[in-house]
Amino acid sequence: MTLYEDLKWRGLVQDISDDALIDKLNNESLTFYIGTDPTADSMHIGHYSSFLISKRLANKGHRPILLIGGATGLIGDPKPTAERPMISKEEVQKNFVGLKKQAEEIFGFEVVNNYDWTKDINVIDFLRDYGKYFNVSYMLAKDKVKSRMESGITYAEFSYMILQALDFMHLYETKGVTLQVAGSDQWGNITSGIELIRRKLGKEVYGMVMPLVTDSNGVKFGKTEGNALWLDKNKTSSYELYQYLINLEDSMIIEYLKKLTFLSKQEIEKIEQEHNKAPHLRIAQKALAKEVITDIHGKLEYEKALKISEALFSGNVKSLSKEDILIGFKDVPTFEVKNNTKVIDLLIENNICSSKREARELLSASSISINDEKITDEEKEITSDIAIDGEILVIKRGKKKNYIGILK
Ligand code: 629
Repeated sequence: MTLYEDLKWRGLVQDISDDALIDKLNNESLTFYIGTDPTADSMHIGHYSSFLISKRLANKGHRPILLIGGATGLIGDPKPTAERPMISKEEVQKNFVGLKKQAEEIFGFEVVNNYDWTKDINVIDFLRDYGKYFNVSYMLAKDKVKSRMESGITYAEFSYMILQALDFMHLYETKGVTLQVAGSDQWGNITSGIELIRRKLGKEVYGMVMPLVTDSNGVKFGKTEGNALWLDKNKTSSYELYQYLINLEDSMIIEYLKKLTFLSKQEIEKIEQEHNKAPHLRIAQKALAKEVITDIHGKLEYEKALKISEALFSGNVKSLSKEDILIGFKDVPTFEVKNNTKVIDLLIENNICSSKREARELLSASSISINDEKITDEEKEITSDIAIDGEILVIKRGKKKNYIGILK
């Protein structure tokens, strides 16, 4: 398959600005860019699913440039629904530093900051050199602007597309960039740049957008309830990422393998056959988790996530280190336990049981375990010899409830 056929097969092409791009993608070496605004100090899995196309194009000889919007981040790309809250200059700068570090570590490509060239444009030049090429009716016709006419849009967010357009022109003039790639929500900003370059320089450049990766309900990939899945492993551990990926629904998993991995068509079809024979084994989910976590965090982090997941699944926490356990049990109730505390007191003081009667019932039913050992004696004293690394108590109540005791 040609590069373009591979991208189509993976469902990674929603729109291209001109069919002439197809031959260029397959037979030339284009310098292209993809941008992100520094709205947080870490990318999340949604950014990853979009930025991954830069690796696919680079693997086929194209030259990637990653842009982080130190200037556009100060203005805010209009959302279809409502005005974004303004981010302070200090926060944008802090976020820029975090994103630049990640872009270099995970993608390893050249990074540019549009603040570097935008900061020097004064308001007169902005209006004369750029504003003069944008007809307001053209701008009002853009989907994101049109959808905001009811709720209202400020002049700042209305002007955003001109900033992104001048980026494309600046990168065309200084680095020979002739292609901008992004998720489909960026179509209007990209075509603004193509239009500016055509009108001001009389040159032809190209845009390509991919569909936003979503689940079967159309919810953006990685948007679990509330918390985002960050690429910074200190925010979202590789274990948490592993849990999210292996729990993805069967109906979408093959599409995710196409969009989020570099596995070939043959490899994916083989996984699909094996998976469909025994879906409960989650072969496809495990393959996705291995590819994605290895690509983002490296082989060692993947193996650690797998070890924690298997130990917790099989109930063998003794094989884990203190650090692994604190990662694996990050969100469970954690409390200090004084040396020589009696089991019955441990259960009551930390609300594992609501009464001594309930505690005695659970103990006699062997429903309480500490570090995988069933506990039945309410008088048993907790000492360091039963703790992992002399400190950690993984307390289980029944099958589902976990608690972490730190022995002091
Ligand atoms: C200046 C700014 C440019 C080019 C791009 C940009 C950022 C762009 C944007 N992108 C999204 C973001 O920053 O807002 N205006 O979160 C996001 N992007 C990745 C994909 C996306 C897009 O980072 O392109 O489609 C989905 O994740 O929404 O000169």
